[in-house]
Amino acid sequence: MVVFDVGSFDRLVELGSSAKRAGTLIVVDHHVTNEGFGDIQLIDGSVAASGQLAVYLLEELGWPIDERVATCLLTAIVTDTGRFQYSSTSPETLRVAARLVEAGARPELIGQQVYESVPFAYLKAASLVLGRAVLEEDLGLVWSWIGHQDLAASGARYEDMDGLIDDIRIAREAGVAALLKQVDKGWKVSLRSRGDVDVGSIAVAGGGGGHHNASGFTSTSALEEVIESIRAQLRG
Ligand SMILES: [Mn+2]
Repeated sequence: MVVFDVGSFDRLVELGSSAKRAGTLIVVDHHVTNEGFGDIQLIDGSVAASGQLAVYLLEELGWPIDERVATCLLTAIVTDTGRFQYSSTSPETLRVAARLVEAGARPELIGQQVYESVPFAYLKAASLVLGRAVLEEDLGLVWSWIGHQDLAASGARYEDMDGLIDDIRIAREAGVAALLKQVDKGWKVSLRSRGDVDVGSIAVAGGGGGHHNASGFTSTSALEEVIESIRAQLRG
């Protein structure tokens, strides 16, 4: 079994049982926080995207990269780099992306299908979440939350809301953004930052992981306690 872009065994969630049964578990990942699980590791925290490592792997193996494969790989790189906007995006990332475009991947179709394709219900749910966003200027923090009742009220599904953190993080008054999504046993927290603030270490402190500018963790605490733990980390 080969797993991509997974920083720790826990993050496999329901795939964990399959991974345990697999004869050989191969881990392809770029999280600096990767704990080094699995039997064979292709882990490089210096590359911008796990898809970049996948390209190297295919090229090394001499496996063909046709239009379909190139489209999937470019989709992986575009999403993992925040559309080439995270600081980890290097000239080499763009060169790998260029090879995929040469192989037939179409950036405009990926952009439309990934970033411009939400159900109408997303707009309703987003209005609730953005409407209750809180700006804490002293900490440079903007945050909001989405609860089960928002999904019920809007008809949106949990997986429709993945891009919502990007609508929160654009507030210029804040260098750090947090979105708490209600899950069965607490809150799943997405963190984003611009520049110096290391939200990766905040996530690690909360039992999660990720990158300097993009990370996450899950907590069983109450909403206010989760936010207070983030505030405490930001105060240092
Ligand atoms: Mn990644």
